[in-house]
Amino acid sequence: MRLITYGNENATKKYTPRRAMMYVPGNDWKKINKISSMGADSFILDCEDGVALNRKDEARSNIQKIFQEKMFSVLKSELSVRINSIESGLCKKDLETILKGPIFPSTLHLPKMETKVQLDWLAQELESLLGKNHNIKLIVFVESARALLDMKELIQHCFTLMDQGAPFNLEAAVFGSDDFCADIGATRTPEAKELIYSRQHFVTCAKAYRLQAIDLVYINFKDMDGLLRQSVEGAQMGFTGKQVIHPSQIEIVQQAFSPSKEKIQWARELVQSFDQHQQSGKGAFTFHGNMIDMPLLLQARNILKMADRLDQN
Ligand code: 1VU
Repeated sequence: MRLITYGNENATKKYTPRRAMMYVPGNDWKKINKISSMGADSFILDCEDGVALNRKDEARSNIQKIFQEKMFSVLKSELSVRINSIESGLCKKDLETILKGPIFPSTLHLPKMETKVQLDWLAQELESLLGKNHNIKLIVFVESARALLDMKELIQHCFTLMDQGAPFNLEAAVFGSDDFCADIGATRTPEAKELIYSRQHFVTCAKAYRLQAIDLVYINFKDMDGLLRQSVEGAQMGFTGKQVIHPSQIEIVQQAFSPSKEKIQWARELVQSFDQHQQSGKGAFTFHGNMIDMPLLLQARNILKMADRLDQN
């Protein structure tokens, strides 16, 4: 089983930050026109749940137009597309319209990933629409109990397909908490205690394959304190970013998923101190009142790596 060279850990690949992943309904020009003035790392032009059934065609053709006319060509953020789930029966038309070309989105989101057969289907569709010379970044959504239990096998299957030449590169996984709650019969609460196990399972699985792990949406978009609390919690749990639905959520989320100046300084000093103690033959030592050994060094290095990726060093 290959682990280390998969996903964003591959040193030769450029890291795409996705601290805030902002949904913009693909049929809503008022919101689409706001993209350039919002500073999210990643925008998702949505064809799925943010778009009513009778507006799907409109969303598809708007999105196709946006790419062909290079409407956001100077945008520094990622501009991606969420298609409808394969099960919905709407996905084929999404792909055929959006990937008509010659200009393609760099990144596709596949909601409600459930089975290997679906992934095989996607690989074939993409190959017939893009050919073998294009490679699209893929982000998969885990939104049901079954998908969470099968997540490891489904991710492994993606990598098998990639090894066989499928024209996608799996980079991230998104936890679709609201569909997940509906699936297991849980009640969503602001504290999200009902999701602790599933978030931990999800993040462990994503990180085992070196994928970015994107946390749940905070749907009460006027509650900034709650958003901050849940964002900090997600970052502490190992998530790399969070889905957002409203412009007012972007800044709070991006901050929460960025290492602070103080944390970067702490990590730099810790690494330095660790090296000095190693040279004097000490594996464990006291630093800022805490015991430090190898696992803490690895955590400090994670902070510096993230700061480097976000260009904060
Ligand atoms: O100040 P203006 O009137 O010019 O602009 C409004 C509004 O248009 C704009 N805005 C957005 N712009 C771009 N993308 C957005 N997602 C977005 N949301 C709002 O910001 C200004 C202030 O907006 P508001 O406070 O008046 O809010 P609205 O009533 O206009 O909109 C609220 C909702 C929640 C409906 C809106 O934010 C929205 O549609 N968000 C995206 C919802 C979505 O895509 N849901 C699916 C993904 S989440 C999921 O599947 C799991 C739960």
